[in-house]
Amino acid sequence: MKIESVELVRVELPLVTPFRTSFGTQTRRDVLLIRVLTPEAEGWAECVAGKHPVYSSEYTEGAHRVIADELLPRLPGDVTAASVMPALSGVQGHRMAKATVETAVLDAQLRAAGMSLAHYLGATQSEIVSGVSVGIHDSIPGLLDTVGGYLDAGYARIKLKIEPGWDVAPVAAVRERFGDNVALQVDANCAYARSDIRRLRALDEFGLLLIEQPLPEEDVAGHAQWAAAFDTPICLDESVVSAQAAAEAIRLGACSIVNIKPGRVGGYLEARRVHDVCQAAGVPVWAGGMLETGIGRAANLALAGLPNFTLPSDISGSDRYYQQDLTEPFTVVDGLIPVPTGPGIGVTPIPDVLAELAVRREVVRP
Ligand code: OSB
Ligand code: MG
Repeated sequence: MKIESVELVRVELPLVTPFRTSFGTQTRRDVLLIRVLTPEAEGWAECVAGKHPVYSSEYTEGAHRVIADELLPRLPGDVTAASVMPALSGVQGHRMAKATVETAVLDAQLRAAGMSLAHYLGATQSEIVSGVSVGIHDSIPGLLDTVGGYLDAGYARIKLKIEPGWDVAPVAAVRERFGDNVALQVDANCAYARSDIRRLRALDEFGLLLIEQPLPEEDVAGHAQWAAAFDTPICLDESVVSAQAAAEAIRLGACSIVNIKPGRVGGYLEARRVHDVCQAAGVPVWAGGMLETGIGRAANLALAGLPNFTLPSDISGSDRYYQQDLTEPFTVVDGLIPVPTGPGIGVTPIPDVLAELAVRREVVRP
């Protein structure tokens, strides 16, 4: 395909409720969308970077500039999704930015071919089990209200964000109020040190599905120590930046479950390789989320349809994130969300909504 132009669109979207993690509180998203125009079709993608470089080193404004100034100029005149990453290999890091470019090209390519992303990736599941990620709260009663609301809304699994000082008590309170049958897991976003092991081992009492990324991104060996000491499975998020990183973490015994985020690993093609590596090793996976709008969520749903996605994913209904999503809203019914079936990612921004909410648009001609 020949790319005629690429539009970078910035959208400011308030979250329906502040989302607090061990790395900070988010009240809104600074979203970067890109739209690739080719003679055959247009392609859309959402960059998952946050407004500030606190989950990873990437952030929206940096991704915007690196896409416009460094990535797009390196694309070949005749481009396919498979040729994007090789063309960008001279740029170090910036996986979320690279993933955005690859996804938009892939979306255009699949729309031109009339094929869904789910079919292209090899999805075998037509709906996914929806979990919800619950931020750190100011009080236990407030947390219990929030969790109760999500359970009433039908979510099939609850994930509690934890940090030192907010870990055993909230888990105990949720178990006490809602019982042992609630599928429950926790995510520390790297907030602990190896020396916290004795304190956090108390979580083993609560029958959690998994403990996600307790230690820093680089501390794969520490996760291996913890995995050997805990009864609860250790799952990695931040540490798994590629299929190679996944293979090595598994070989070292650092995790027995993997959270797959396409932005973090540099795109859907690499995300599929992470899936395949884990499947071959007998390690189940689930889809993480980055508070995506419907554009990013649609593509995550396609990936979560692959056969080794056997645990509930962080893919919630639109109304858990935004009062007004950029696409037709996704809704959870009986704890499930359908995988989109239309060509490409299967959705596009609603033009009027985008026109109203866009705060900046830049057109680049390669
Ligand atoms: O660690 O999984 C994470 C959101 C932003 C950054 C990191 C994480 C998250 C979430 C939200 O947990 C999951 C979702 O999108 O529903
Ligand atoms: Mg996480």
